[in-house]
Amino acid sequence: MFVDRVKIFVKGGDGGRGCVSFRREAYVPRGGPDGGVGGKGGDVVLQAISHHNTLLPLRYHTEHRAERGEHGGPGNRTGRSGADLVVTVPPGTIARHEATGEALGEVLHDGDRLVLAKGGRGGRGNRSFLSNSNRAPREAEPGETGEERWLRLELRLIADVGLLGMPNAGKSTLLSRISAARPKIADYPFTTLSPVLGVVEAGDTTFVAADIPGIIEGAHAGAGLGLEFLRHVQRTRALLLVVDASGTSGRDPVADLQAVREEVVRFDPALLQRPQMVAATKRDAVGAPDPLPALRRAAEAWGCARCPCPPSAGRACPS
Ligand SMILES: Nc1nc2c(ncn2[C@@H]2O[C@H](COP(=O)(O)OP(=O)(O)OP(=O)(O)O)[C@@H](O)[C@H]2O)c(=O)[nH]1
Ligand SMILES: [Mg+2]
Repeated sequence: MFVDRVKIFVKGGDGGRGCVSFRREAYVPRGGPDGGVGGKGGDVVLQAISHHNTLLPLRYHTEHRAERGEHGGPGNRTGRSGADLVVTVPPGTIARHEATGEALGEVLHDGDRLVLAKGGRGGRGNRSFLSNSNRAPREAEPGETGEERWLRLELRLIADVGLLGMPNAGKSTLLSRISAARPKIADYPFTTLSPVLGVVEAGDTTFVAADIPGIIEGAHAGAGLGLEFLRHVQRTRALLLVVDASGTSGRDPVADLQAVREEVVRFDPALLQRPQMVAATKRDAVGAPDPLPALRRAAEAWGCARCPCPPSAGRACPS
């Protein structure tokens, strides 16, 4: 199951208490204070792991508490620090404060780490309070408490190209042909219910394409699957608008393209500033009249380049 939003509670470990102790040893008169410092509490750390692709495990495991630091000991022994607790997530996860929605940070690449809650410092033992005016201090500090907070984790998949289009346009079929991904393909709308990533090898370069569930007119108002999944194209560098251009399935490709673009604008107008291309599908089953010329004209009028040059590139397009 694909889960891209979860709420979790994190708490850094508390610091260990400082120790009050005096050196008592034969032949060492007035041994003095020797209470050690408490250990530091562990941090709760978010780490991106590339082979994860959903936040599902965190839905059932919401509380994350790092280990506390051990108390300081006699003989100036410092307590052991608590171990960090690592919460693993897919790359592209953003952590936000639950109450304010303010972003705490994000982990974008495999191995990136972000501290979600710091552990508390250990308290000082009585050895630290020794001074000329106080030769036998009996004070020690308690450890600091670790930070704690409720967070919302949000996943925005990392992909280079986002495949957008009406249901049944052939997005999953296209992804299955250009990559090793095997999304579900069937002749009914909303076959794909969550985004699927595929790695495309093109000559020397490879890039990641994301198949996004179909968008229908009125999706901004909740029709179909809504616009929830458009969050996953917010990080893509380009959009590929996939349109059924067979002319035999009773669909008007120009109207479909326009509807998808309108929904995208309602979600985030900045998305349409990215380079866009149009992929006309089902060309093996073309009827008469062929809708391709009209689609091509509409696409060019809307700045959907047929080559990867952004319309704003300000230079002559080589193709
Ligand atoms: N003839 C023909 N059929 C195609 C082509 N591409 C896709 N199809 C068929 O169209 C139907 C829908 O294809 P999908 O790839 O599942 O479409 P989708 O855009 O992913 O659909 P959703 O996941 O529902 O949004 C399937 O029955 C495919 O076999 C094509 O190029 N030619
Ligand atoms: Mg699909």
